Amino acid sequence: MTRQPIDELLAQLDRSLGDDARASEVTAALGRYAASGAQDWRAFAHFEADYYARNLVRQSELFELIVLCWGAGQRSPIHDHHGQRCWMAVLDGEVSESLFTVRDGPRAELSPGVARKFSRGSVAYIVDEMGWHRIEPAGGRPAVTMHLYSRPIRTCAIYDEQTQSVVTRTMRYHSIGGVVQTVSRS
Ligand code: CSS
Ligand code: FE2
Repeated sequence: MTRQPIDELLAQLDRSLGDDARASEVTAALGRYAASGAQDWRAFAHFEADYYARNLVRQSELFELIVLCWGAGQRSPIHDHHGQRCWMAVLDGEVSESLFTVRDGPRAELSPGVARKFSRGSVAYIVDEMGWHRIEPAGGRPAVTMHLYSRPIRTCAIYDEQTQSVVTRTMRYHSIGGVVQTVSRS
């Protein structure tokens, strides 16, 4: 079977995310893929009606590659990345990233930082030292992004706006390898 562009990307990630990970190679590979016009990510692009959908492409000990589908108005909570590195490449549409500083305590303190927009082909990068963030599709239209976490993230901290406190969120996949998870979403 012919290797698809996403297989080439995965092979590059296996090479670049070894013990001394080469971050600039990862950024370049994701940017090349996102800007190439490759369409094979669509096999993983499952949307959910009431929450942004997290679709697993592949997970290894070193990394997790997921495709996130953002319906108009579906946005992430304000969250951290559990000490891991997070790359985000835009595959379709446009997304906004809003940065925050969160100081935990009996009542957590939230300070807004800068906001930036990313269009198709752009790659964003964040680690906890840079802050927490919220991602949302821009322009009232859906968007699709590809996220690479190294290492995989099982839980993250989120700022709960209702209780103004920091809580732990367990990550779920809505589909795995293109197959929608109807029962267990862990
Ligand atoms: N970290 C969020 C997406 S924004 S990087 C998540 O994985 O659901
Ligand atoms: Fe994030």
